[in-house]
Amino acid sequence: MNHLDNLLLLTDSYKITHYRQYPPGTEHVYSYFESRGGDYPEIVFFGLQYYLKKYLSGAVVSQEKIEFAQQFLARHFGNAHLFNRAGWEYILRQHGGRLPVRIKAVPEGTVVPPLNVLMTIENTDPRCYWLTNYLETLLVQVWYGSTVATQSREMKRTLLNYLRETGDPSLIDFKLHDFGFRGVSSVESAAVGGAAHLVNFKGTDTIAGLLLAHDYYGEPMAGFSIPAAEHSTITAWGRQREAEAMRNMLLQFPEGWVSVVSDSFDIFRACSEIWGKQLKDLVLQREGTLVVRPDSGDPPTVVVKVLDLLGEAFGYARNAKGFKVLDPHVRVIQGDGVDRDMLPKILEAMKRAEWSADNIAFGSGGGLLQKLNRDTCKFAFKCAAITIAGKEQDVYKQPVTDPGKDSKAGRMALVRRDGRLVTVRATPQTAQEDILQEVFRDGRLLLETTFAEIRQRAKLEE
Ligand code: 20M
Repeated sequence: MNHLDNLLLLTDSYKITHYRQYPPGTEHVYSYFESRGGDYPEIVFFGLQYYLKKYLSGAVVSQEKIEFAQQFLARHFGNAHLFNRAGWEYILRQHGGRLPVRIKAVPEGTVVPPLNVLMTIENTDPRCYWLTNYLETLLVQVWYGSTVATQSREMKRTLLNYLRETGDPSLIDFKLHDFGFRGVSSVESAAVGGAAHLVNFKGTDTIAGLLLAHDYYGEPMAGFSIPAAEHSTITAWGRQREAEAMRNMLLQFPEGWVSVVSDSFDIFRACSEIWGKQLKDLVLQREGTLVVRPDSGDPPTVVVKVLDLLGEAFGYARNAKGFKVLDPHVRVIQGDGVDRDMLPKILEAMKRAEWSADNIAFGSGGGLLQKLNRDTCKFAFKCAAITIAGKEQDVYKQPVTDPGKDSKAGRMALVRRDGRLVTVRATPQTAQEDILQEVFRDGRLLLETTFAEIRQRAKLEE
């Protein structure tokens, strides 16, 4: 038995004890998830369907899981009576092990300003009032996919601005390639983060993300890549034979796109002498494009110098916007040090040197999938309403020490007013216009969305 799939234990320790802490007579707990602000003006909600399918759907409670949790938590707390065994046995008996909760959420891919409700959850069986917030720990993990999708979309905005000014905006889909698999803390993070990036782009080396899009969002193939060298396959030939290693790349991959890391010893000499002289004819005879990859130094400086050297060797044309575009047999990829702050610096340096953004693609690893946390968009999950002995009342927090941590009170709906999404108190009237959709009830996924629909919703305005 793999205990990491025991839902009873996918929570914070303190939540185990919370069933005893609500007011007597509590029947319903209603909580919601929002971004309380942070670095970005628009949030892309992404990842919930993965968590619902993987962890919450079907009969997720069993006698075996209850038994193990009972024993394990007795050891953890040094007290065998804290775990809500009776509560879980009730779900097993009365609900066949299916979770008696209702989850409503904004359709994935929807772009929502901060401070709006993105998801709500409430228990459907009054005896399971304690279950709502037990699930917070797991549900709030959607912060990660949502933050990656949000930040990757902002990087897309930056890239589009430079393409519009200096080149061809239709190239946008492949301008930011995901190199992040090795830089994240787990395979699951790679899967969720990799898929989140693919909401905005089509370039990835993070196969885990493609698998998540395939298995949980019905997408046959969400992203693409090309053959490429790494340092080992170049330096294995020895310092004296770097040019031979590079020639081998052109011969092994005689057509289409191929990328070759070129900074093993001297990126500038590689551009001017190896690519630009020794292998120049081979490159120009290829039916395809060589992507030269620098991988060290100050990115804006190195990228411009590489473009200048390749321009001298291979020639370039001026596009309609007046910017230089390399001979189509040669392009550049910068995959070192690329994050949301570095990206515009490189593009700006290129623009100043009159190089079109068409010449370059970016790879980003840690900067794309790991250099962010739950505070980047200040995601939070809070209780907003409670029913005690048949009477519903508002619940909220309003700490004197930080107004930024205020939470919303009462049941809510997400509605469009004058084209803008706003959160309002739920009334019988708001039910028809509510953008929140019931996606999960009593152990069953009610609505499925596809990756194509998510991409469509997250599109940047023309
Ligand atoms: C190379 C170049 C591009 C994307 C991907 C690669 C190959 N994969 C690599 N993976 C890595 C992983 C980790 N670290 C480094 C690397 S790598 O840099 O060695 N390369 S690209 O963004 O330049 N581009 C090339 C052209 C391609 C899209 C991707 N288009 C061809 C037609 C449509 C798409």
